Amino acid sequence: MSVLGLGAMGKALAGAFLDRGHPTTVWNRTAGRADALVARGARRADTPAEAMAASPVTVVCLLDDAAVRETLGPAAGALAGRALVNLTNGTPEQARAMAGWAAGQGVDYVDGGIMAVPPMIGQDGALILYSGSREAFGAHERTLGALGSAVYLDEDPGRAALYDLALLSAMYGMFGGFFHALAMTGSEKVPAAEFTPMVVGWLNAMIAGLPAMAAAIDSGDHSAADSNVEMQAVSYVNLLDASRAQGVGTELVEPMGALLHRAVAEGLGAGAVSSLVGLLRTDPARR
Ligand code: FVH
Repeated sequence: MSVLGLGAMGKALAGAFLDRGHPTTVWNRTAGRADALVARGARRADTPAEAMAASPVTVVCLLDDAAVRETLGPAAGALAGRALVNLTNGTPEQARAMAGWAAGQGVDYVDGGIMAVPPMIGQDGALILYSGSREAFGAHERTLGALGSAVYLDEDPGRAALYDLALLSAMYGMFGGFFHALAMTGSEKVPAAEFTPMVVGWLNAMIAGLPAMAAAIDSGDHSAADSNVEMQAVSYVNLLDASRAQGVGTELVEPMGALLHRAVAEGLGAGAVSSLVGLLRTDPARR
């Protein structure tokens, strides 16, 4: 196994391969970041091409797509006949473009999304999503299993990035609501640690309702509304007014209020909030 990129995540990935006994070659732009892994038994490569030539499969985990292109471009020849697993965060379009570039080099390409933070890598609970070459994933699935639960999604190389970014969007939505909630209670000097257990309990209660919302979204039937859109649009104004009165900025929560009011204006007021998903889809061809 070869690993390109030894930032916080790349170090964790290379460390997990070493922990499972896989011979591991590592490269990083700033060479000194490889020292601790070399001390644990990794082989240091001086160039990306040398790292890639050392193994049948290379995992790349760099800051972004531009860094990947900058790193792989000059080393393209070293990859022919090998597999490339790109775990760098990126868009579906970037993943598809990389797959096209890799195909031109005779490389089997797998794109991936890491649903874990570095300390979780190699532990229960780490989920890594993959898409792209089914053959390459199958050939290296056991080795990739060192990183966490390996889930293959689709031959479309963009699918893992789509799921990754969608899951991050759910996470940031939760963070945004949490941060706003703490700013509100903090405006009255309630300690965050005191209020947070109540947030956790409330969010867990709401999470239990997500599968029913998903069923409504798939069927298009939003009629089962114990908490209809119009009622929520009215009470949401209180959330915004109270925030302003408490000296709390509303930038994290205003968009949801605007969407609720648009739903009412478009005649969806009597139904469930699951109808809001349809309002977000701006491309008629993708509805
Ligand atoms: N850390 C996390 O919590 C998340 C979890 C989910 C997945 N993400 C994604 O993983 C990619 C790498 O993230 P990271 O945490 O390792 O990031 P850094 O610690 O900032 O390390 C960045 C590495 O990228 C190298 N690098 C940056 N620009 C270039 C370039 N132009 N050419 C070559 N290498 C480049 C950097 O090298 P250096 O600064 O040490 O020389 C690091 O190795 C990322 O896509 C996350 O979104 C992490």
